[in-house]
Formats: sequence, structure tokens, C-alpha cells
Amino acid sequence: MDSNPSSAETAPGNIYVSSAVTNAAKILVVGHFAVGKTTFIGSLSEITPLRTEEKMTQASLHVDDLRGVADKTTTTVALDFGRLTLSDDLVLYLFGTPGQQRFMQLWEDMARGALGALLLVDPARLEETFPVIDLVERYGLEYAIAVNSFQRGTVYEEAEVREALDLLPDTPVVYCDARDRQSSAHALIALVRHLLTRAA
Ligand SMILES: Nc1nc2c(ncn2[C@@H]2O[C@H](COP(=O)(O)OP(=O)(O)O)[C@@H](O)[C@H]2O)c(=O)[nH]1
Ligand SMILES: [Mg+2]
Repeated sequence: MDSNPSSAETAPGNIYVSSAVTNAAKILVVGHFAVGKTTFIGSLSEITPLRTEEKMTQASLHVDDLRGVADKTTTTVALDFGRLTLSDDLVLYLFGTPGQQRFMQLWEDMARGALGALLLVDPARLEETFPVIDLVERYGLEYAIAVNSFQRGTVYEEAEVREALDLLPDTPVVYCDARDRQSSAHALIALVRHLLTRAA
């Protein structure tokens, strides 16, 4: 074990927060089932993310909608947790919060103290995002939309996504590949910028 936490700073896999960090913020990564929340936090987190995934059983077949994601074999029972040091003095704690109806109780706790939410959207399943938007709005969370396009070939224009989701003009919409660290960081930074302008 490293006995000198500050020496390793924020290298991937480092379990210590740099001693220079003075600000910590809680950010929620939200979205419907199989939109890429676990993937997103996994690609960004500098610590091994805490995952509470379980193998899906026959019993969950009628509960979790597998249309279009037939190769998915796990489902998040509660949440994902990861950490990302964004600058010399700012660390983000990422909480992946499931959008399924049965986790609504969890939202109340998760929303407390959260700076805002990055709302992952699969443009091929836009209607599944409506209940998630209802939740972020109900809990008064500022949010940005990250379209995780799954490289399907179909181009979903920003204007279409905005109109379908009935977004306010100043709600940021960014495109990302949840598997890619840089792309995910870009989406998260769009949210943080939005939160900073709101706080100013
Ligand atoms: N092709 C592609 N697959 C993705 C992407 N993001 C997630 N996936 C896959 O989609 C499935 C669901 O992702 P997961 O992160 O488990 O979704 P969650 O239920 O929101 O946590 C997994 O098999 C991922 O590997 C992406 O950007 N592109
Ligand atoms: Mg998950």
C-alpha cells in the first residue's frame, strides 16, 4: 500500500484524493436502463468504480426492458460510484442513479447535495427518457443531456433531440461515446460549465 497518498496524485487507480483538493462535488449520472451509465462512470473513474450490478435472471426479464440490448446480462441493483479529479482543487464524485421506476425512493437521497445531473440519452429510445426528465425536474436538479449514440449509423440531429425531449434552449446537449474516456469527460465538462454559469 502507498504510505504517501500525495505522491501518486490522481493517477488512474489511485485510491487517494490529492491533498491539494479543496472542493468536492456530487454529480449524478442518470438515465434509463441500458443507456450506458455504468459504462460512462467506468470509463471516467480514477478509482475502480463501485458497482452494484447483478446478473439478470429470468425473473427480471419482464422488469428490465431488453429491447435493442439483447446482449446485456447485468442490471444495476442500486447504483454506481466513481471519482474524477477535474482540476488541481476539484474532485467530482459520480453517482450512477438508475432510472427504472422501482428506484424512485433512491432518488430522494441521491438528489440531496447533488450539484447537478448528466442525463444520458439513447436517441433510439427517446421515450424512455421522459420519466428520467420528470425525476430530475421533480428534484430541482440542473442537468445537461449527453446523447450516447451507440454508433448505430443513424444521425440524430441536436434539434430533433431538443424538440423530442422539449428541452429549454439553455439546456446543453452534447454527444458522447460512453466507452471513451475523453468523450465522456467532454460531456461531463459541458455539465460542469452549465452548472458554473447557473451558479454565477
Ligand atoms: N456500442 C456502444 N455500446 C455501449 C455504449 N455505452 C454502453 N454500451 C453498451 O450498452 C450496454 C448497456 O450499458 P450499461 O453501461 O450497462 O448501461 P446502464 O444500465 O445504463 O448502466 C452494455 O453492454 C455496454 O457495453 C456506447 O457508447 N456504444
Ligand atoms: Mg448500470
